[in-house]
Amino acid sequence: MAENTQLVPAGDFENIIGSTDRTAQLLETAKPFMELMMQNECALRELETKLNVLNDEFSTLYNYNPIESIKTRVKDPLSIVEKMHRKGITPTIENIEKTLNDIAGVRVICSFPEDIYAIADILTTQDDVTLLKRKDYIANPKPNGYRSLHLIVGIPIFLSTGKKMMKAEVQFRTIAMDFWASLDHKLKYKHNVKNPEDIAAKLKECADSISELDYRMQEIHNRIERESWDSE
Ligand code: 0O2
Repeated sequence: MAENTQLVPAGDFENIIGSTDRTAQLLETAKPFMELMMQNECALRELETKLNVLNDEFSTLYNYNPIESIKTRVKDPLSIVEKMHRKGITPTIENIEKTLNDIAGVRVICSFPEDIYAIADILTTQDDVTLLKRKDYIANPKPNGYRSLHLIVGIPIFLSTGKKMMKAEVQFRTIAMDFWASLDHKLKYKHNVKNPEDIAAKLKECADSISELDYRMQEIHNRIERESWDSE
């Protein structure tokens, strides 16, 4: 007997994914969405290159890397639909593009708080980058203790059809702020935690200690820079 290599028995195929016409129709509707995702990937690549160039330049000129690491991600489709739903807006491609600023997301992890502002300022003064929105959760932390500098920037990508302006969210944090945010993120997605209020209060204390530590480390770093410069 010939081995049956079909994953789905012939008769069940249409029941599971619908008619071939419907599949073709689904793929056709998915195309503009995939195009949007691809364009956001391109915007991320542009931004990542810009940030890497700045880090390389600092490294060559000053023997110092202000950026520890860069993470990029395109928001996953479920989170996009969920956010649109939360905002009460039908998730058409046009609405998604108009409403969401964070389909393309870059996280820049810096060594010290002053690096955050320095790199953010340099990036947003580049003539092909437009600053659309700035939320300074370092100067004004969220009540739970969350700290980061969030920028929404406009950046062009160049397609075969011409230039297209894209939006991206760039989050700047120190290593310590990022460490804190990862733990806080875990708390958000665990629904069976005992005493969440107590954990949230402890996390808030940690956020404040981390912030103090960040600035003390910054001072030590500045002193090392100053004193090694003075002694040369
Ligand atoms: P993900 O998966 O991290 O991307 P907006 O409508 O854009 O003005 P929004 O989207 O609430 O308002 O913007 P906001 O407040 O600037 O925060 C957006 C992102 O910042 C979140 O993305 C998180 O990445 C991060 N963030 C904000 N607050 C917190 C917090 O309290 N804890 C942690 N860990 N991260 C935070 P998303 O959309 O949640 O998802």
